[in-house]
Amino acid sequence: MRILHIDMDAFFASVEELRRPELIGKPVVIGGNGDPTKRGVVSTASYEARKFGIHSAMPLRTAYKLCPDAVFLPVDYGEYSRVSEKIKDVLREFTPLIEDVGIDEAFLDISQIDMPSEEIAKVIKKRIKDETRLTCSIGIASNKLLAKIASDMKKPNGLTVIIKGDVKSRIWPLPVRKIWGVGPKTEVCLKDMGIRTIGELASLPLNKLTERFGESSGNYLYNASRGIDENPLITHWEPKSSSREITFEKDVDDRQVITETLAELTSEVVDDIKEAGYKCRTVTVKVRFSDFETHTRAKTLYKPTDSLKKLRKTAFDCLNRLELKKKVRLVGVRVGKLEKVGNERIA
Ligand code: TTP
Ligand code: MG
Repeated sequence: MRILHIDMDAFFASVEELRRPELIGKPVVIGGNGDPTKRGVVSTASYEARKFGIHSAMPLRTAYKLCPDAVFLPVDYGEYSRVSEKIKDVLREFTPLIEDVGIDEAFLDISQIDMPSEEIAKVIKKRIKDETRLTCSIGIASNKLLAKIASDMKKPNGLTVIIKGDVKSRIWPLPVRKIWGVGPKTEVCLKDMGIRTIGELASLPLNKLTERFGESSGNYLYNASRGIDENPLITHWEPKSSSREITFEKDVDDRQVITETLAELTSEVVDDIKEAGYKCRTVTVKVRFSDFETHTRAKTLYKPTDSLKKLRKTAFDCLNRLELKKKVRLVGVRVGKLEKVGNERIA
């Protein structure tokens, strides 16, 4: 197997720089509605902005403190999705065996392409540059795990090929967080066991890992630390749910505002699933209060639907089952049990 992982560089920020070339070279931060004095988090920051310590998921207000001169812009998903589609079209020129991972990321199975790895990567980079004027980073390896680690090794505009013999010299010195699926919690657990790097992880016997993390995760970590990953590409991804949520500018106690917001979010989610050709059977409403206490209520429908009227009513039913005893910070809605239109089971 030969797998290529591609990840666009500072994606949202780079797309904004395309539209506004005067931003190039300046610290650019994309997040929320673009107002750094308001609530919201950083979606991404240009490499210039990263020099100030700004990164994804950081509160916009913190980013503003770190670099008040940065250009703050709102998130424009419509535009980023359009560019993302162009990129995915370019990738499909090379192979239909693509796992779409996210708006700026994908795995390609390039086993059948009769060209050296570096060559393929260069051609893909050039095609993407020609079509979109954007740069990306590419990693190539024998499996998804290593290809993803590789694409992250030389960012931006990187190209890294990892071969079997490289695991000890190039993968083992990396921190455990570089393994896909190792989040902050696992990182802390491992740190408590004296493990910081992938190489140190590989020194642990399997039974120690399964005792600590369970059979499945223990085995995964044991193999991953050795560069082993047999997960196949998921080429036909079906969404399981679609959701929207919003954090209010100021906590709200007016029920009317909450209801109207929920109606608006529901209509956006319904537009999304309709556009993707799905119907849904469950609706979940989430409310977070000013003290962060969070409650959800869900309802399952008898038959899948994409009717806004029915789904809005179901969302309101859920909301009515929540006691709004405190000011509300966030409201959200998720529709689940999605089924492709035309594939619905006959009830
Ligand atoms: P990433 O590929 O993680 O980040 P990036 O493309 O901005 O930067 P890098 O060069 O390191 O790859 O995510 C792709 C896009 O997804 C990013 O431009 C914005 C969005 N995003 C969020 O909205 N929130 C997040 O927490 C992250 C990590 C990304
Ligand atoms: Mg990226």
